[in-house]
Amino acid sequence: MKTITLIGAPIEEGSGRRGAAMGPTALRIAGIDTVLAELGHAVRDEGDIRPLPVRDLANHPGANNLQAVAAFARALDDAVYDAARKGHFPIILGGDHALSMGSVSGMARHAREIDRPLFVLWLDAHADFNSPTTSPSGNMHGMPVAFFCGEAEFAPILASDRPLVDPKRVYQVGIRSVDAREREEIAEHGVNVYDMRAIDEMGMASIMRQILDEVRAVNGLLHVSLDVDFMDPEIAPGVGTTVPGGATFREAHLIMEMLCDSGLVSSLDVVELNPFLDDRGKSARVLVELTASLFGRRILDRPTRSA
Ligand code: 4U7
Ligand code: MN
Ligand code: MN
Ligand code: MN
Repeated sequence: MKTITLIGAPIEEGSGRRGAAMGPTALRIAGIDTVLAELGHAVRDEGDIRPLPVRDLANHPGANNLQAVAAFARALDDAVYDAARKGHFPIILGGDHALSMGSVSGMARHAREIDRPLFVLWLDAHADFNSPTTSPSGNMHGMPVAFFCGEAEFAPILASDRPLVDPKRVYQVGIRSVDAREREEIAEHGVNVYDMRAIDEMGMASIMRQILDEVRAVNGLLHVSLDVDFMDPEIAPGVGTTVPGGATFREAHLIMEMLCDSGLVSSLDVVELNPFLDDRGKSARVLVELTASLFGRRILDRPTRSA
């Protein structure tokens, strides 16, 4: 049984369009709190975070809505850190993926304090490793991984002295859309990437075993960041950046079931849901089902089979 803190982050300024700010509401309507409570957890919904205006940062031509994004990131950093420090499990209800600049920073602060390494599992069609000079769009939801891996370009524009995540402790799974400059960056920084081809070749279970073994070996904390577009648009159409050929319903659930069995997960982002683009709540419901699997819902009462 866990104490779970739900933190709404209705940000859409990091994406190129409107709608993701309705994500937290849609996840609540789909019953994320009751599903978790029915699994035996204590759930506290903190409501939506209220960002304070950012006056110390200038806007930037290569980073759209930088002030608004920084305001959310700072508020979320504090909210996530406070929840984790109390021993609670923070679930961030997004909101576009720029919010992970804040959630991962908050967890990195907590991990440093308890002297455990932080790992990040990035479930996404995209690598989100752009920066203001490399981004083709300027949209900051395509930049969070570069930010929390310490890409130098962010230091002057976001004025952050936060602890960072070692890119070698970042695992990206489901990747199938990478920009030209991003491809060079992720290789240079040593991010671990399991693209869709790797999933086809190796199978999801063996990929997850590799990742979990590495986290377990050093007693790490694992932050999971779930972008709706990780899944195939057939099962989750409610997102602005659909890419065909995504993870299936069962592949996504297997990840969550194996994560649950591992007991290693410390925190979760559920991001990029755009209810305006969804099909009668379909994507919101899938996200709630996946969250339930991460928190103990299972088909039969047995652990994952070993290799
Ligand atoms: B998401 C993109 F150019 N790479 O930077 C960009 F293709 O959080 C897309 O993963 C980013 O949904 C997608 O704008 C961000 C583009
Ligand atoms: Mn993303
Ligand atoms: Mn994406
Ligand atoms: Mn670089």
